[in-house]
Amino acid sequence: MNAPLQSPSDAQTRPALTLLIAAPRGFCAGVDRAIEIVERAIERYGAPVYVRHEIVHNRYVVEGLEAKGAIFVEELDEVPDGAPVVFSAHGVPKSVPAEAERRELDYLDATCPLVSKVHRQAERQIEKGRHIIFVGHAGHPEVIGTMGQVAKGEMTLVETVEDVANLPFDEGTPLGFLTQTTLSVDDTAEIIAALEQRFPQIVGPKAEDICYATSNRQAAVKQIAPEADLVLVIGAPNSSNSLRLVEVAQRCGTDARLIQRGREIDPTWLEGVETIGLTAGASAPEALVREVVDMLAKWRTIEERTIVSTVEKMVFKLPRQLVD
Ligand code: 2E6
Ligand code: F3S
Repeated sequence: MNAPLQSPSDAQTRPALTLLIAAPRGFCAGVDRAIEIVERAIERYGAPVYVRHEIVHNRYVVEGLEAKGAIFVEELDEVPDGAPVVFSAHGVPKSVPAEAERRELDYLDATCPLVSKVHRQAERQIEKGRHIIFVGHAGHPEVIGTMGQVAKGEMTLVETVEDVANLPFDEGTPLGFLTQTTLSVDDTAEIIAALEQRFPQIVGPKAEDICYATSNRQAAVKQIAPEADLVLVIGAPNSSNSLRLVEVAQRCGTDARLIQRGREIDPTWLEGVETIGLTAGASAPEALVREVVDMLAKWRTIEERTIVSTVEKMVFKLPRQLVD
């Protein structure tokens, strides 16, 4: 095991550190779009533009937009009359645009199109007379937004296989299921299998609603984690997709940590470590990946390798109001 690191000047005398950098990582198409909506709204309406909830779950992104003139609030009652407001990428319950219309606020919806798709599926399931079982994490804004697409009592949340066993429905009840977009691919497969076993009549989407970015980032971590002594995931503690990346790495048997910034790395973590896997959640910008690499380079000579598991080409259109 290496002795504790004393100072950056030790970097050259320490054994090299191999960095396996996952690809894809970081921003997804929905995050790119949401940030661009806020930036364009500031250009179009002038500052300040209000944003309901963190546009994406990342302090660096939020602070960057605050510097450009965004003001972040949690609820519409914090938005003054007449001010423009953007809804975050995670989606909102139907009551939110309804309230914005009642108050005649200019609003822009930055809900990721893949979350909006789940909202439409919820409406369709209800039209078909089914009760919806929603697989997601209680309290998450996307879950609150999706559950708020239907009337109270029309959707039941399950978080685990045990929750499925405890559902109070009879075998023949017309049921549908939907999922949050940022879940663990493996856990969700188990929960859906439990639902289908207990309720063979249940109707769901062809593939679960976990988005391409979530599943690609999890697959990329599965590729690097078995080769690494430690996996660092850049992301926020309230970022569901980032938390899932830490779990995926840990389930590969590798020590894994969530960090928001390079300065959170404790150099003692590197003791005895030859290979680090590095990835970033869908809301973490590439600038933070570079910051982390630069921080590690203060302590060790870095050999950087990008491990590409898939190439993403997804781009989402901006809302009509923002396209000239
Ligand atoms: C909207 C929907 C899904 O916590 P979560 O992973 O949902 O959100 P972020 O902001 O960390 O990631 C992007 C995102 C936005 N994912
Ligand atoms: Fe959308 Fe998935 Fe990103 S739901 S915001 S593409 S993590």
